[in-house]
Amino acid sequence: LSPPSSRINEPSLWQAYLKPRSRWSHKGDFGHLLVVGGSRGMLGAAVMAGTAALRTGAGLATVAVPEGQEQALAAQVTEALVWGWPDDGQGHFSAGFPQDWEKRVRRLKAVAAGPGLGRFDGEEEWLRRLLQQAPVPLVLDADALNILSKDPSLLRERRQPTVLTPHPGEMARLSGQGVKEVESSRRRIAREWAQAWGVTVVLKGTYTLIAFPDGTQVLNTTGGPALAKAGSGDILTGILGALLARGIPEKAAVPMGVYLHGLAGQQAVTSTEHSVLARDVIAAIGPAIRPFL
Ligand code: NPW
Ligand code: AMP
Ligand code: MG
Repeated sequence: LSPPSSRINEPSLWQAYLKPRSRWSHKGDFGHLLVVGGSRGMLGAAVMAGTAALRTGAGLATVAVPEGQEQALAAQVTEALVWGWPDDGQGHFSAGFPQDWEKRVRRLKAVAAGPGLGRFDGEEEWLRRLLQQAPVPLVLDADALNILSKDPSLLRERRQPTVLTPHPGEMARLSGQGVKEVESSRRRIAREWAQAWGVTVVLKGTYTLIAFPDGTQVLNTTGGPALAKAGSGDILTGILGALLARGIPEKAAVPMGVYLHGLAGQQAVTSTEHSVLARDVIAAIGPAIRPFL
């Protein structure tokens, strides 16, 4: 069978899910996303994902960081709720979970794990537990993908939608190949991964490629070199998590999020592509969404 060719990402694929907020709505109508990340030295990654989620319309965002990072996080984001996660005493994650995790997770509509998560002892068992015990859509990015690369079969634990957002370096680690091989076979590698593990793969790059578990693919054309800067991927993770938390099916939520992220990256350029900060991209999420409402 020849592989299905990819569709170009266009608003007709997802626009029906973007609607003005009802006058009678309340925050509980727009989903609650949990972002897990922000280990010492990389707190900003979790802050950016959480803030991007709120800008994308999530009703509630909770950012879970190692306990030692809680105070610093609270000083940086006023809008997100803050959870402390059992840590190693030095601001890095440990293999533990919050005591009342099962109770807390029931209030969530989606989880995004990885931005600034770091690496730690017991990380594989930790990820196994997260995959098993997050009964909601899950986005895995950054270090969560690096942990997964030790044993991709952990994905067999998943029963709910799962989205992986590797950049080519992370895809190379996941697939045990070099970045060059990944870049020269983007369509095949993304499709094989999505089908083998029943996950949606967002293989990031200049033309981000989205591969669904059913073998279909969507090629994104928004974005630009302003996004070639620290924090861009963390923002995408927050955007995707927010759309999934709002209950939008992944077949629409993922192309929508990738498209809007790229558009925000373009619209954030007010002077030069060199000078755009991740916070400018987050501020441009609203203007990117607006024409589609
Ligand atoms: P090279 O060296 O460029 O040739 P890593 P990371 C390769 C957090 N962050 N795009 C690349 O090759 C993240 O969330 C925190 C990108 C290199 O070997 C993670 O938790 C921030 N890379 C953690 O830092 C802001 C490409 O991949 C490797 C590539 C590490 O994440 C920044 C880089 O990947 C950051 O988001 C491509 N197109 N092609 C914060 N403010 O808190 C090849 N590579 O080692 O996983 O590093 O992505 O920075
Ligand atoms: P990360 O490497 O995880 O921070 O992710 C980088 C994000 O920025 C991904 O969504 C990429 O698709 C996007 N990006 C980086 N460079 C470019 C570029 N030159 N053109 C379009 N998108 C880019
Ligand atoms: Mg990244």
